[in-house]
Amino acid sequence: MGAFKLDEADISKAIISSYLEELHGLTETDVIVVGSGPAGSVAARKLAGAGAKTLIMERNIKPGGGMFLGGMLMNKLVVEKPAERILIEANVNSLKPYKENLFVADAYEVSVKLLGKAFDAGAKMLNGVEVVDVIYRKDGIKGVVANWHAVSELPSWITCVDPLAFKSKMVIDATGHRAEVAKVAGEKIGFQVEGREGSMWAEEAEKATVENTTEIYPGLIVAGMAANGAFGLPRMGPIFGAMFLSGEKAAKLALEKIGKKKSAESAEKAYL
Ligand code: 48F
Repeated sequence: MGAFKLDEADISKAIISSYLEELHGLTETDVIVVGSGPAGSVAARKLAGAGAKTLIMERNIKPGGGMFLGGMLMNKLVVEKPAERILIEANVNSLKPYKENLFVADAYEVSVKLLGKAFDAGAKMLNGVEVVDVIYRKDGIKGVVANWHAVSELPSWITCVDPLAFKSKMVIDATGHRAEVAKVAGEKIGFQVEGREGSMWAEEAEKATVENTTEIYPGLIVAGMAANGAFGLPRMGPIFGAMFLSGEKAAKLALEKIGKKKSAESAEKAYL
């Protein structure tokens, strides 16, 4: 290699200091998006694009949720009108018409481009981090409680590893089928959350996803499959249009709540 020296301790210090400095700054944000699947990544892109300080928390090591896989591990992603607009905006080159109102694209390309847009817009992500609870006050939810996902895999003889709290003005539950954040909040605070979607009915489920993208409790919005899981509505299987549109709607609702409605509108125009 060249004339410079590589000190292993410097490499470690670079990781540790930059990570911890960033983590420190992420303890208070505008919006926490839990889950980096299709709904979460589109929501994060729109929020960050409108100037909201946005943190994605993802339990998995890799981001993307079900969007990376398509269906039955076959990595083609199906999307229906009018949601293909979101993939066109993200410059997805593999997007092709299939028939009538259906389009197909490469799931990997969609995933990296949508996530890339979110990061380009300024969203930050903590991966390997699991949201296990929420912070609440009498007037609503004020953030989340999280731990390393690896902690949940520790043997039972290790006693309580306390989580850390991350405050935010709004939380978006984009955790997928089990609506995990809404479920735990509902159980503990005392509001009704199903936490499991119904059987498959693609057309009905796609409509329901967008309709039920809503503030389920003050400070907490459910998006994507979590919007169906929270209310026990049907599943749609591997079609993704409603996930993308739900992410957009969730971001819009959150921006309105945190007083960035104007930024939401200008960000929307900038995409088109
Ligand atoms: O499951 P996922 O892709 O949710 P989505 O955005 O999209 C659903 C579709 O992928 C598909 C479908 C129709 O198109 O039915 O399933 O609604 O992404 C959810 C992400 O949340 C993470 C999980 O690892 C995944 O990447 N996640 C789930 N629970 C937690 C979490 C948690 N408690 N803390 C942090 N991340």
